[in-house]
Amino acid sequence: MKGYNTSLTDKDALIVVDVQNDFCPGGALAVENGDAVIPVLNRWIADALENNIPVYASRDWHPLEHTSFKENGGLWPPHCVQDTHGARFHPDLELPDKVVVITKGVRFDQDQNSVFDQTGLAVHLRKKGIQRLWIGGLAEDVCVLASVLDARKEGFDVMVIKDATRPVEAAGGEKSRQKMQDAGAQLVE
Ligand code: VGL
Ligand code: ZN
Repeated sequence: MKGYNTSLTDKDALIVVDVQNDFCPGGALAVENGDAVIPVLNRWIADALENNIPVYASRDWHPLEHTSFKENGGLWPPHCVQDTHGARFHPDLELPDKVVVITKGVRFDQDQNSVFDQTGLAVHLRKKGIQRLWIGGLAEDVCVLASVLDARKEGFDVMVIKDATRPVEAAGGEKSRQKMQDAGAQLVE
């Protein structure tokens, strides 16, 4: 017994975090084997939509001179600049029209790593009666971590799909999994 229900219910939603070219091999902020999450997530997306489970796909969508870029005092190389190839969803990610896109990272003055940060998503999900979130995507130690922790703070049950996420740094991945578990998220195979 795993102690949780792994079948999708009408109180579930699926959240696919930042599966964009820049976070995949060859991209400006490439996550090692980042593209390995794509076939896994494609199955989850198809399965969710078949069962009328709402699916959300977030994208990091920075203005050209974003504060999170090194040249502006931030941590990262320029990445996911609005309307560039790097900012597009990976071409192999299958996103039917029903999938709702969440755009974040658009503020000039601060980063928004979490899909909940000033997007209104928590209010929207609660209105729909959603109680539990299945989360995967990139990167495990940055935007997935921030989103999972916020989801818990917002009171959602959280299932992190382990083989549907990869970290920027292996050590960061290990630490993030601990933080997510400590926050009450379930890590599922
Ligand atoms: C991310 C670093 C910078 C992410 C976004 O999506 O995990 N990482 N911006
Ligand atoms: Zn970013």
